[in-house]
Amino acid sequence: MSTALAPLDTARIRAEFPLLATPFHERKLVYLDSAVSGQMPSPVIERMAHYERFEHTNVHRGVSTLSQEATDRFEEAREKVRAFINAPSTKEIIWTRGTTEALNLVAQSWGRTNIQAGDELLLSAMEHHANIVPWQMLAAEKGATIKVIPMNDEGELLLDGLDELITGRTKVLGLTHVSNALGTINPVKAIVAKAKARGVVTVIDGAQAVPHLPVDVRDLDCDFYAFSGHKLSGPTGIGVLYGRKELLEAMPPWHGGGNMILSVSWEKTTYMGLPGKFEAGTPPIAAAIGLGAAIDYLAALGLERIAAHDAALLAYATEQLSAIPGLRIIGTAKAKASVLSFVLDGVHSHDVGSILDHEGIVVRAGHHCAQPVMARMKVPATTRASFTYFNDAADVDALVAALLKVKEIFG
Ligand code: 7TS
Repeated sequence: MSTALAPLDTARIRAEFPLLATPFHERKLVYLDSAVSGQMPSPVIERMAHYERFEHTNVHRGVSTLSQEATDRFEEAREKVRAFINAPSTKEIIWTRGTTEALNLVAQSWGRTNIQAGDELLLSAMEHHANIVPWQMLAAEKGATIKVIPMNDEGELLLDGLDELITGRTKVLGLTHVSNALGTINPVKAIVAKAKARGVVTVIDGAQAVPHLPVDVRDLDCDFYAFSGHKLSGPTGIGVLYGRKELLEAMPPWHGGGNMILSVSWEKTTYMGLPGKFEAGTPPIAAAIGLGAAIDYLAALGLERIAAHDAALLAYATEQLSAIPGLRIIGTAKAKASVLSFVLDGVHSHDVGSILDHEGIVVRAGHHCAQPVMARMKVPATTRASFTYFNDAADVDALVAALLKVKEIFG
């Protein structure tokens, strides 16, 4: 493996992940499942523990010094997220529970206000269920229809027909930046430009993109961008919706309660401005601060360096796995991020996953919450290895050795 940038010191990085140093089935743990959930490095865990031990209270509540300090830490994390994706303003950064909740917020708040019977919602063929089901629920409620941008056998979107797919009735485009099941990196900027030229609102699912690629929402020029903390070396329970200010301002709140109001009376209730309008109730404060710490951690490693490392490791893994007889990689797009899905002739993915697990190798086997992708690729399921900045060539070699064992067992 070689990278143009100074390579990451994976041994030093791994030392910051207690779980990776803990024996697993009496073996070294090889974690190739960061697309399911990234592991958290010690500085992130410690930052959250520090908040819980010494800073814990509620935010945006009253004048107590503790509450003001917790609010400052919480809002600093929002600023870190803003800078991380180069959003113009922290008013455009809404905390959610994750990508799923962020996408539901758009479908419920923007969608229910703007979608009418006969409208068309355009989605790509490689969406995660989180960017399908909320739109199906909306379409069913409103009498709208869903159209799909198809893909080829390699797992690349077929964009030649995009101009015809977008009609005068198309209101919204839902598009994943990186496919969780195939690894494809979609040309989001070009697709957004086309959609925008036709007045279509663009909703980008960035869950699998932010851990691997530097993301700039101003450059992408999308209207919404969603991602989860736990795939970005942060905790579960926190996610982000970036939304263009004009759109967010025009959208109604979707959850009501404390924190999101200016005043409440029996006669009339008025709402906070952005971002509070979309953040009813007590937020996951430690998780938000933890996500801020995760962003600091990644920035210190260097986002470009991480991207180069991940790309080199994926190339090595692709070459090594391709050499295994009877193994077929599902998702062979030219532009890919750190996901390697495959099927092994005559062996069910769940059996592959279980045997790898016994060998100390964690992968995901199944449909990856992308059943339409499995149907398109004509496979019931795949085994998926996903790589990140703490993985190295030895992890890939361990995977290959274990896969050869699987083949031996199944003859
Ligand atoms: N979008 C994409 C592209 C994803 O990969 C996932 C989670 C989600 C949305 C939902 O994120 P959540 O944090 O709200 O649950 N993907 C996976 C996966 O690939 N395996 O397990 C979860």
